[in-house]
Amino acid sequence: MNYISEDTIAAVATAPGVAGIGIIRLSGSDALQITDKIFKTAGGKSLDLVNAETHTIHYGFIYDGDEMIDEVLVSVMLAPRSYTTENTVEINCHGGPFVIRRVLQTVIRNGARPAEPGEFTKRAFLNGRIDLTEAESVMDLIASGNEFARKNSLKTLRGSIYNEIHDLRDRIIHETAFIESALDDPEHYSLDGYPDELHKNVVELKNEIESMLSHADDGKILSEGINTCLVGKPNVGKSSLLNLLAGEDKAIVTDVPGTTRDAVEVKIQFGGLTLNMMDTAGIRDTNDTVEKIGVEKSRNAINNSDLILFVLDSSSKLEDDDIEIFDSINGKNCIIILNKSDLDPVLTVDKIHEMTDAPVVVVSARNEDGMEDLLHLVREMFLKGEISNNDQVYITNERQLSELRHVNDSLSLVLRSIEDGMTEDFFTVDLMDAYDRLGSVIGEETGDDLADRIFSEFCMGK
Ligand SMILES: Nc1nc2c(ncn2[C@@H]2O[C@H](COP(=O)(O)OP(=O)(O)OP(=O)(O)O)[C@@H](O)[C@H]2O)c(=O)[nH]1
Ligand SMILES: [Mg+2]
Repeated sequence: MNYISEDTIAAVATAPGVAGIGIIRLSGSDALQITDKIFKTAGGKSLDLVNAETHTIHYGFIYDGDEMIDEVLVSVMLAPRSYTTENTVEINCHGGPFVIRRVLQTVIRNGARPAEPGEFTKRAFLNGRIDLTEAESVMDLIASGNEFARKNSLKTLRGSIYNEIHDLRDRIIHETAFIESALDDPEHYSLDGYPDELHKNVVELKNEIESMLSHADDGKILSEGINTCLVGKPNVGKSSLLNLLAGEDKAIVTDVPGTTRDAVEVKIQFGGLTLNMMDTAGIRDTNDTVEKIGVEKSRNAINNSDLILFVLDSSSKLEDDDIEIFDSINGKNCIIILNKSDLDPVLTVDKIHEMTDAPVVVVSARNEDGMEDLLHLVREMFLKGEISNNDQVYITNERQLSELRHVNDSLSLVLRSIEDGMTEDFFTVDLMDAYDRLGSVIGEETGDDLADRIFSEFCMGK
Protein backbone atom coordinates (compact mmCIF):
# COMPACT_ATOMS: atom_id res chain seq x y z
CA MET A 1 0.00 0.00 0.00
CA ASN A 2 1.24 3.49 -0.61
CA TYR A 3 -0.53 5.82 1.66
CA ILE A 4 1.48 8.96 2.27
CA SER A 5 0.15 11.43 4.76
CA GLU A 6 1.36 14.93 4.18
CA ASP A 7 0.19 16.32 7.44
CA THR A 8 1.89 15.60 10.71
CA ILE A 9 -0.34 14.56 13.58
CA ALA A 10 0.29 14.88 17.29
CA ALA A 11 -1.39 13.68 20.47
CA VAL A 12 -0.72 12.78 24.06
CA ALA A 13 0.00 9.05 24.03
CA THR A 14 -0.11 8.44 27.76
CA ALA A 15 -3.13 8.22 30.04
CA PRO A 16 -4.60 11.41 31.46
CA GLY A 17 -3.76 12.28 35.06
CA VAL A 18 -0.60 12.81 37.05
CA ALA A 19 2.22 10.37 36.29
CA GLY A 20 6.00 10.20 36.24
CA ILE A 21 6.23 11.01 32.57
CA GLY A 22 3.88 11.93 29.77
CA ILE A 23 4.54 11.23 26.12
CA ILE A 24 3.56 13.39 23.19
CA ARG A 25 3.78 11.58 19.92
CA LEU A 26 4.18 13.13 16.47
CA SER A 27 3.89 11.24 13.20
CA GLY A 28 4.17 12.45 9.63
CA SER A 29 6.55 13.94 7.11
CA ASP A 30 7.37 17.03 9.21
CA ALA A 31 7.64 15.41 12.64
CA LEU A 32 11.37 16.18 12.92
CA GLN A 33 11.17 19.71 11.48
CA ILE A 34 8.35 20.68 13.83
CA THR A 35 10.16 19.30 16.87
CA ASP A 36 13.34 21.07 15.83
CA LYS A 37 11.58 24.43 16.14
CA ILE A 38 10.84 23.92 19.84
CA PHE A 39 13.48 21.47 21.10
CA LYS A 40 16.80 23.05 22.11
CA THR A 41 19.72 22.91 24.50
CA ALA A 42 19.61 24.68 27.87
CA GLY A 43 21.38 27.56 26.14
CA GLY A 44 18.72 27.72 23.41
CA LYS A 45 20.78 26.17 20.63
CA SER A 46 19.15 23.93 18.00
CA LEU A 47 19.64 20.19 18.44
CA ASP A 48 19.38 19.54 14.73
CA LEU A 49 17.00 16.60 14.93
CA VAL A 50 16.49 16.48 11.16
CA ASN A 51 19.94 14.95 10.94
CA ALA A 52 19.39 12.49 13.78
CA GLU A 53 19.83 8.78 13.20
CA THR A 54 16.82 6.54 13.61
CA HIS A 55 16.11 5.03 17.04
CA THR A 56 18.12 7.56 19.01
CA ILE A 57 17.22 9.47 22.16
CA HIS A 58 18.09 13.13 22.67
CA TYR A 59 18.21 15.23 25.80
CA GLY A 60 17.10 18.85 25.80
CA PHE A 61 14.37 21.38 26.57
CA ILE A 62 11.05 22.35 25.03
CA TYR A 63 10.62 26.07 24.40
CA ASP A 64 7.48 28.01 23.65
CA GLY A 65 9.05 31.01 21.98
CA ASP A 66 11.66 32.17 24.49
CA GLU A 67 10.02 30.50 27.44
CA MET A 68 11.46 27.18 28.58
CA ILE A 69 8.61 24.79 29.36
CA ASP A 70 10.12 21.45 30.32
CA GLU A 71 13.19 19.30 30.39
CA VAL A 72 12.60 16.34 28.07
CA LEU A 73 13.93 13.27 26.30
CA VAL A 74 13.07 13.00 22.62
CA SER A 75 13.05 9.67 20.75
CA VAL A 76 13.42 9.65 16.99
CA MET A 77 12.11 6.78 14.84
CA LEU A 78 12.52 7.30 11.14
CA ALA A 79 10.32 5.86 8.40
CA PRO A 80 9.68 3.04 7.87
CA ARG A 81 10.81 1.70 11.24
CA SER A 82 8.09 3.18 13.42
CA TYR A 83 4.61 2.29 14.63
CA THR A 84 2.97 4.24 11.81
CA THR A 85 5.85 3.60 9.36
CA GLU A 86 6.18 7.41 9.10
CA ASN A 87 8.77 9.66 10.70
CA THR A 88 7.86 9.59 14.36
CA VAL A 89 9.00 11.64 17.33
CA GLU A 90 8.09 10.96 20.93
CA ILE A 91 8.64 13.71 23.47
CA ASN A 92 8.97 12.34 27.00
CA CYS A 93 8.16 15.20 29.32
CA HIS A 94 7.28 15.45 32.99
CA GLY A 95 3.93 13.93 33.75
CA GLY A 96 1.80 16.76 35.09
CA PRO A 97 -1.29 17.45 33.01
CA PHE A 98 -0.46 21.15 32.62
CA VAL A 99 3.04 20.54 31.32
CA ILE A 100 1.80 17.90 28.89
CA ARG A 101 -0.96 20.09 27.56
CA ARG A 102 1.40 23.02 27.19
CA VAL A 103 3.92 20.95 25.19
CA LEU A 104 1.16 19.57 22.96
CA GLN A 105 -0.17 23.09 22.31
CA THR A 106 3.32 24.24 21.39
CA VAL A 107 3.77 21.33 19.00
CA ILE A 108 0.45 22.14 17.36
CA ARG A 109 1.18 25.85 17.07
CA ASN A 110 4.36 24.92 15.26
CA GLY A 111 2.69 22.94 12.50
CA ALA A 112 1.26 19.63 13.72
CA ARG A 113 -2.43 18.81 13.58
CA PRO A 114 -4.21 17.23 16.58
CA ALA A 115 -4.64 13.51 15.86
CA GLU A 116 -8.08 12.00 15.69
CA PRO A 117 -8.83 9.02 17.97
CA GLY A 118 -7.01 5.97 16.63
CA GLU A 119 -5.30 7.91 13.85
CA PHE A 120 -1.80 6.60 14.58
CA THR A 121 -3.04 3.02 14.33
CA LYS A 122 -5.10 3.91 11.26
CA ARG A 123 -1.92 5.11 9.56
CA ALA A 124 -0.12 1.91 10.58
CA PHE A 125 -2.97 0.01 8.92
CA LEU A 126 -3.18 2.17 5.79
CA ASN A 127 0.56 1.98 5.38
CA GLY A 128 0.30 -1.79 5.43
CA ARG A 129 2.26 -2.38 8.59
CA ILE A 130 -0.57 -4.12 10.43
CA ASP A 131 -3.73 -5.86 9.29
CA LEU A 132 -7.18 -5.06 10.54
CA THR A 133 -7.40 -7.80 13.17
CA GLU A 134 -4.14 -6.48 14.57
CA ALA A 135 -5.44 -2.91 14.54
CA GLU A 136 -8.61 -3.95 16.30
CA SER A 137 -6.64 -5.89 18.84
CA VAL A 138 -4.67 -2.73 19.65
CA MET A 139 -8.01 -1.22 20.55
CA ASP A 140 -9.05 -4.30 22.51
CA LEU A 141 -5.68 -4.39 24.25
CA ILE A 142 -6.10 -0.81 25.42
CA ALA A 143 -9.59 -1.60 26.67
CA SER A 144 -8.87 -5.05 28.08
CA GLY A 145 -10.33 -5.50 31.55
CA ASN A 146 -8.53 -8.61 32.76
CA GLU A 147 -5.52 -10.83 32.22
CA PHE A 148 -7.22 -13.17 29.77
CA ALA A 149 -8.46 -10.34 27.58
CA ARG A 150 -5.03 -8.76 27.59
CA LYS A 151 -3.24 -11.96 26.59
CA ASN A 152 -5.77 -12.71 23.89
CA SER A 153 -5.50 -9.25 22.35
CA LEU A 154 -1.75 -9.58 22.39
CA LYS A 155 -1.93 -12.88 20.52
CA THR A 156 -4.16 -11.33 17.89
CA LEU A 157 -1.75 -8.46 17.67
CA ARG A 158 0.94 -10.92 16.74
CA GLY A 159 -1.21 -11.90 13.78
CA SER A 160 -2.59 -15.33 14.71
CA ILE A 161 -6.07 -14.58 13.41
CA TYR A 162 -4.61 -13.11 10.28
CA ASN A 163 -2.75 -16.33 9.54
CA GLU A 164 -5.77 -18.52 10.09
CA ILE A 165 -8.05 -16.38 7.95
CA HIS A 166 -5.44 -16.13 5.27
CA ASP A 167 -5.21 -19.87 5.09
CA LEU A 168 -9.00 -20.22 4.72
CA ARG A 169 -9.00 -17.64 1.94
CA ASP A 170 -6.23 -19.43 0.09
CA ARG A 171 -8.19 -22.64 0.14
CA ILE A 172 -11.35 -20.97 -1.15
CA ILE A 173 -9.63 -19.11 -3.96
CA HIS A 174 -7.99 -22.36 -4.95
CA GLU A 175 -11.43 -23.92 -5.49
CA THR A 176 -12.85 -20.99 -7.46
CA ALA A 177 -9.72 -20.81 -9.57
CA PHE A 178 -10.10 -24.46 -10.39
CA ILE A 179 -13.77 -24.12 -11.33
CA GLU A 180 -13.09 -21.08 -13.51
CA SER A 181 -10.21 -22.83 -15.24
CA ALA A 182 -12.24 -25.97 -15.86
CA LEU A 183 -15.14 -23.96 -17.31
CA ASP A 184 -12.73 -22.04 -19.57
CA ASP A 185 -10.60 -24.95 -20.61
CA PRO A 186 -12.56 -28.20 -20.34
CA GLU A 187 -9.94 -30.06 -22.37
CA HIS A 188 -7.33 -29.75 -19.67
CA TYR A 189 -9.37 -29.64 -16.49
CA SER A 190 -12.13 -32.09 -15.78
CA LEU A 191 -14.96 -31.44 -13.37
CA ASP A 192 -15.82 -35.14 -13.15
CA GLY A 193 -16.26 -36.03 -9.51
CA TYR A 194 -15.27 -32.51 -8.51
CA PRO A 195 -18.51 -31.59 -6.69
CA ASP A 196 -17.91 -34.43 -4.22
CA GLU A 197 -14.41 -33.24 -3.56
CA LEU A 198 -15.55 -29.64 -3.18
CA HIS A 199 -18.27 -30.76 -0.80
CA LYS A 200 -15.67 -32.44 1.38
CA ASN A 201 -13.40 -29.39 1.35
CA VAL A 202 -16.21 -26.96 2.13
CA VAL A 203 -17.34 -29.11 5.05
CA GLU A 204 -13.79 -28.90 6.41
CA LEU A 205 -13.72 -25.13 5.98
CA LYS A 206 -17.05 -24.83 7.74
CA ASN A 207 -15.85 -26.99 10.61
CA GLU A 208 -12.92 -24.69 11.18
CA ILE A 209 -15.06 -21.58 11.05
CA GLU A 210 -17.63 -23.08 13.37
CA SER A 211 -14.89 -23.97 15.81
CA MET A 212 -13.69 -20.36 15.73
CA LEU A 213 -17.24 -19.18 16.31
CA SER A 214 -17.83 -21.52 19.23
CA HIS A 215 -14.53 -20.57 20.82
CA ALA A 216 -15.58 -16.98 20.40
CA ASP A 217 -18.29 -17.54 22.99
CA ASP A 218 -15.60 -18.83 25.34
CA GLY A 219 -13.49 -15.79 24.57
CA LYS A 220 -16.37 -13.45 25.30
CA ILE A 221 -17.11 -15.17 28.56
CA LEU A 222 -13.46 -15.07 29.53
CA SER A 223 -12.99 -11.42 28.73
CA GLU A 224 -16.35 -9.97 29.73
CA GLY A 225 -17.41 -12.32 32.49
CA ILE A 226 -20.52 -14.35 33.28
CA ASN A 227 -23.46 -12.42 34.66
CA THR A 228 -24.31 -14.46 37.70
CA CYS A 229 -26.86 -14.04 40.47
CA LEU A 230 -27.16 -15.66 43.87
CA VAL A 231 -30.77 -16.35 44.76
CA GLY A 232 -32.55 -18.25 47.48
CA LYS A 233 -34.63 -17.85 50.60
CA PRO A 234 -33.47 -15.53 53.36
CA ASN A 235 -30.67 -16.81 55.60
CA VAL A 236 -29.48 -19.69 53.43
CA GLY A 237 -26.00 -18.14 53.12
CA LYS A 238 -25.99 -16.25 49.81
CA SER A 239 -24.04 -13.29 51.13
CA SER A 240 -21.64 -15.61 52.94
CA LEU A 241 -20.90 -17.32 49.62
CA LEU A 242 -20.47 -14.00 47.87
CA ASN A 243 -17.94 -12.90 50.49
CA LEU A 244 -16.11 -16.20 50.31
CA LEU A 245 -15.82 -16.03 46.52
CA ALA A 246 -14.87 -12.35 46.60
CA GLY A 247 -12.25 -12.99 49.27
CA GLU A 248 -13.51 -10.05 51.30
CA ASP A 249 -16.61 -8.88 53.13
CA LYS A 250 -18.61 -7.23 50.38
CA ALA A 251 -22.06 -7.96 51.78
CA ILE A 252 -23.37 -7.90 55.32
CA VAL A 253 -23.89 -11.33 56.87
CA THR A 254 -26.06 -11.85 59.95
CA ASP A 255 -28.32 -14.56 61.27
CA VAL A 256 -31.30 -12.28 60.78
CA PRO A 257 -33.39 -13.42 57.79
CA GLY A 258 -33.78 -10.54 55.34
CA THR A 259 -30.33 -9.04 55.91
CA THR A 260 -29.63 -8.27 52.27
CA ARG A 261 -32.20 -5.91 50.87
CA ASP A 262 -30.55 -4.22 47.94
CA ALA A 263 -28.70 -6.11 45.21
CA VAL A 264 -24.93 -6.12 45.79
CA GLU A 265 -22.74 -6.43 42.69
CA VAL A 266 -19.14 -7.64 42.71
CA LYS A 267 -16.73 -8.68 39.98
CA ILE A 268 -15.14 -11.92 41.08
CA GLN A 269 -12.11 -13.63 39.57
CA PHE A 270 -12.79 -17.28 40.08
CA GLY A 271 -10.22 -19.79 38.82
CA GLY A 272 -9.53 -17.83 35.64
CA LEU A 273 -13.17 -16.97 35.09
CA THR A 274 -14.76 -13.62 35.76
CA LEU A 275 -18.14 -13.73 37.44
CA ASN A 276 -20.12 -10.52 37.46
CA MET A 277 -21.84 -11.60 40.61
CA MET A 278 -24.99 -10.19 42.11
CA ASP A 279 -26.08 -11.03 45.62
CA THR A 280 -29.79 -10.50 46.08
CA ALA A 281 -32.34 -10.20 48.81
CA GLY A 282 -33.68 -13.52 50.05
CA ILE A 283 -36.94 -14.31 48.28
CA ARG A 284 -39.98 -14.52 50.53
CA ASP A 285 -43.38 -12.95 51.01
CA THR A 286 -42.93 -9.85 53.09
CA ASN A 287 -44.83 -6.75 54.11
CA ASP A 288 -41.70 -4.67 54.61
CA THR A 289 -41.71 -2.00 51.88
CA VAL A 290 -37.96 -1.91 51.42
CA GLU A 291 -37.52 -5.67 51.48
CA LYS A 292 -40.38 -6.03 48.99
CA ILE A 293 -38.47 -3.96 46.44
CA GLY A 294 -35.36 -6.06 47.09
CA VAL A 295 -37.30 -9.28 46.51
CA GLU A 296 -38.63 -7.85 43.26
CA LYS A 297 -35.04 -7.18 42.16
CA SER A 298 -34.12 -10.78 42.98
CA ARG A 299 -36.91 -12.04 40.77
CA ASN A 300 -35.72 -9.81 37.92
CA ALA A 301 -32.16 -11.04 38.41
CA ILE A 302 -33.35 -14.58 37.75
CA ASN A 303 -34.57 -13.49 34.34
CA ASN A 304 -31.57 -11.38 33.39
CA SER A 305 -28.56 -13.50 34.32
CA ASP A 306 -26.39 -15.90 32.32
CA LEU A 307 -26.12 -18.09 35.38
CA ILE A 308 -28.28 -18.53 38.46
CA LEU A 309 -26.78 -19.92 41.63
CA PHE A 310 -29.76 -21.12 43.64
CA VAL A 311 -28.71 -21.51 47.26
CA LEU A 312 -30.48 -23.82 49.69
CA ASP A 313 -29.86 -24.53 53.36
CA SER A 314 -29.18 -28.27 53.51
CA SER A 315 -29.91 -28.35 57.24
CA SER A 316 -33.58 -27.52 56.83
CA LYS A 317 -36.53 -28.84 54.88
CA LEU A 318 -37.79 -27.39 51.60
CA GLU A 319 -40.45 -24.75 52.09
CA ASP A 320 -43.01 -23.12 49.85
CA ASP A 321 -40.63 -20.23 49.08
CA ASP A 322 -38.05 -22.76 47.79
CA ILE A 323 -40.63 -24.49 45.61
CA GLU A 324 -41.59 -21.14 44.12
CA ILE A 325 -37.95 -20.49 43.20
CA PHE A 326 -37.63 -23.96 41.68
CA ASP A 327 -40.54 -23.06 39.41
CA SER A 328 -39.01 -19.74 38.37
CA ILE A 329 -35.60 -21.17 37.41
CA ASN A 330 -37.15 -23.77 35.17
CA GLY A 331 -35.36 -23.89 31.81
CA LYS A 332 -32.64 -21.47 32.88
CA ASN A 333 -28.90 -21.92 33.33
CA CYS A 334 -28.78 -22.84 36.97
CA ILE A 335 -26.62 -24.54 39.56
CA ILE A 336 -28.18 -25.64 42.85
CA ILE A 337 -25.95 -24.98 45.83
CA LEU A 338 -26.67 -27.02 48.94
CA ASN A 339 -25.03 -24.85 51.58
CA LYS A 340 -24.28 -25.44 55.27
CA SER A 341 -22.98 -28.97 54.71
CA ASP A 342 -21.16 -28.61 58.04
CA LEU A 343 -24.53 -29.01 59.79
CA ASP A 344 -26.63 -32.20 60.03
CA PRO A 345 -28.13 -32.82 56.60
CA VAL A 346 -31.88 -32.72 56.14
CA LEU A 347 -32.01 -31.96 52.46
CA THR A 348 -30.22 -34.48 50.24
CA VAL A 349 -28.92 -34.33 46.69
CA ASP A 350 -31.44 -37.03 45.74
CA LYS A 351 -34.29 -34.88 46.98
CA ILE A 352 -33.07 -32.01 44.76
CA HIS A 353 -32.83 -34.32 41.77
CA GLU A 354 -36.55 -34.98 42.20
CA MET A 355 -37.16 -31.25 41.80
CA THR A 356 -34.90 -30.30 38.89
CA ASP A 357 -32.38 -31.47 36.27
CA ALA A 358 -29.96 -28.69 37.21
CA PRO A 359 -26.57 -29.80 38.58
CA VAL A 360 -26.16 -29.80 42.36
CA VAL A 361 -23.10 -28.99 44.42
CA VAL A 362 -22.71 -29.47 48.17
CA VAL A 363 -20.78 -26.70 49.94
CA SER A 364 -20.18 -25.03 53.25
CA ALA A 365 -19.52 -21.31 53.18
CA ARG A 366 -18.51 -21.54 56.81
CA ASN A 367 -15.82 -24.19 56.27
CA GLU A 368 -15.00 -22.94 52.77
CA ASP A 369 -15.79 -26.39 51.35
CA GLY A 370 -16.94 -27.24 47.86
CA MET A 371 -15.72 -24.18 45.96
CA GLU A 372 -13.61 -26.32 43.60
CA ASP A 373 -16.65 -28.39 42.70
CA LEU A 374 -18.63 -25.25 42.03
CA LEU A 375 -15.92 -23.86 39.77
CA HIS A 376 -15.77 -27.15 37.92
CA LEU A 377 -19.52 -27.01 37.24
CA VAL A 378 -19.37 -23.41 36.04
CA ARG A 379 -16.55 -24.21 33.65
CA GLU A 380 -18.36 -27.25 32.32
CA MET A 381 -21.43 -25.16 31.70
CA PHE A 382 -19.77 -22.23 29.95
CA LEU A 383 -16.60 -23.33 28.30
CA LYS A 384 -16.55 -25.67 25.38
CA GLY A 385 -12.81 -26.07 25.08
CA GLU A 386 -10.05 -26.44 27.62
CA ILE A 387 -9.13 -22.86 28.28
CA SER A 388 -6.09 -21.96 30.25
CA ASN A 389 -2.61 -21.65 28.80
CA ASN A 390 -3.31 -22.94 25.32
CA ASP A 391 -2.58 -21.28 22.03
CA GLN A 392 -6.14 -20.88 20.88
CA VAL A 393 -6.89 -17.38 19.71
CA TYR A 394 -10.34 -16.21 20.59
CA ILE A 395 -12.06 -13.88 18.19
CA THR A 396 -14.08 -11.64 20.45
CA ASN A 397 -14.46 -8.63 18.23
CA GLU A 398 -18.14 -8.34 17.27
CA ARG A 399 -17.48 -7.03 13.77
CA GLN A 400 -15.12 -9.87 12.96
CA LEU A 401 -17.56 -12.40 14.36
CA SER A 402 -20.46 -11.14 12.34
CA GLU A 403 -18.39 -11.37 9.14
CA LEU A 404 -17.42 -14.92 10.06
CA ARG A 405 -21.05 -15.88 10.55
CA HIS A 406 -21.77 -14.58 7.05
CA VAL A 407 -18.87 -16.62 5.69
CA ASN A 408 -20.37 -19.67 7.30
CA ASP A 409 -23.77 -18.93 5.71
CA SER A 410 -22.22 -18.51 2.26
CA LEU A 411 -20.44 -21.83 2.61
CA SER A 412 -23.72 -23.47 3.63
CA LEU A 413 -25.20 -22.17 0.37
CA VAL A 414 -22.32 -23.76 -1.56
CA LEU A 415 -23.06 -27.09 0.11
CA ARG A 416 -26.73 -26.75 -0.72
CA SER A 417 -25.97 -26.01 -4.40
CA ILE A 418 -23.78 -29.09 -4.57
CA GLU A 419 -26.40 -31.25 -2.90
CA ASP A 420 -29.08 -29.91 -5.27
CA GLY A 421 -26.90 -30.85 -8.23
CA MET A 422 -26.54 -27.29 -9.52
CA THR A 423 -23.92 -26.45 -12.13
CA GLU A 424 -20.45 -25.40 -11.06
CA ASP A 425 -20.81 -21.71 -11.85
CA PHE A 426 -23.37 -21.53 -9.05
CA PHE A 427 -20.72 -22.55 -6.54
CA THR A 428 -18.33 -19.75 -7.38
CA VAL A 429 -20.74 -16.94 -6.51
CA ASP A 430 -21.08 -18.06 -2.91
CA LEU A 431 -17.45 -19.10 -2.65
CA MET A 432 -16.39 -15.62 -3.71
CA ASP A 433 -18.79 -14.09 -1.26
CA ALA A 434 -17.17 -16.13 1.51
CA TYR A 435 -13.75 -15.09 0.19
CA ASP A 436 -14.62 -11.38 0.26
CA ARG A 437 -16.11 -11.56 3.72
CA LEU A 438 -13.04 -13.31 5.07
CA GLY A 439 -11.05 -10.51 3.50
CA SER A 440 -12.98 -7.93 5.43
CA VAL A 441 -12.32 -9.77 8.70
CA ILE A 442 -8.64 -8.95 8.25
CA GLY A 443 -9.17 -5.70 6.40
CA GLU A 444 -8.06 -6.71 2.94
CA GLU A 445 -10.06 -4.95 0.27
CA THR A 446 -11.96 -2.83 2.71
CA GLY A 447 -13.56 0.45 1.82
CA ASP A 448 -12.63 3.70 3.54
CA ASP A 449 -15.93 3.69 5.40
CA LEU A 450 -15.02 0.57 7.26
CA ALA A 451 -11.55 1.83 8.14
CA ASP A 452 -12.95 5.15 9.35
CA ARG A 453 -15.54 3.47 11.50
CA ILE A 454 -13.08 1.15 13.12
CA PHE A 455 -10.39 3.68 13.82
CA SER A 456 -12.71 6.29 15.21
CA GLU A 457 -13.32 3.86 18.08
CA PHE A 458 -9.69 4.12 19.16
CA CYS A 459 -8.57 6.30 21.97
CA MET A 460 -6.44 9.36 21.37
CA GLY A 461 -2.73 8.95 20.84
CA LYS A 462 -2.90 5.41 19.55
N1 LIG B 1 -23.31 -23.42 59.73
C1 LIG B 1 -23.25 -22.62 58.67
N2 LIG B 1 -23.77 -21.39 58.72
C2 LIG B 1 -23.72 -20.62 57.62
C3 LIG B 1 -23.11 -21.07 56.42
N3 LIG B 1 -23.24 -20.09 55.51
C4 LIG B 1 -23.84 -19.04 56.11
N4 LIG B 1 -24.15 -19.36 57.40
C5 LIG B 1 -24.83 -18.51 58.40
O1 LIG B 1 -26.16 -18.29 57.98
C6 LIG B 1 -26.59 -16.99 58.37
C7 LIG B 1 -27.13 -16.23 57.15
O2 LIG B 1 -26.08 -16.00 56.22
P1 LIG B 1 -26.17 -14.93 55.08
O3 LIG B 1 -24.98 -15.11 54.24
O4 LIG B 1 -26.42 -13.57 55.65
O5 LIG B 1 -27.47 -15.44 54.35
P2 LIG B 1 -28.27 -14.75 53.14
O6 LIG B 1 -28.79 -15.84 52.31
O7 LIG B 1 -27.45 -13.72 52.48
O8 LIG B 1 -29.48 -14.08 53.88
P3 LIG B 1 -30.39 -12.83 53.48
O9 LIG B 1 -29.47 -11.70 53.10
O10 LIG B 1 -31.15 -12.54 54.71
O11 LIG B 1 -31.27 -13.27 52.37
C8 LIG B 1 -25.39 -16.32 59.00
O12 LIG B 1 -25.50 -16.43 60.38
C9 LIG B 1 -24.21 -17.12 58.49
O13 LIG B 1 -23.11 -17.10 59.36
C10 LIG B 1 -22.57 -22.41 56.42
O14 LIG B 1 -22.01 -22.90 55.42
N5 LIG B 1 -22.68 -23.14 57.55
MG1 LIG C 1 -27.69 -11.75 52.24
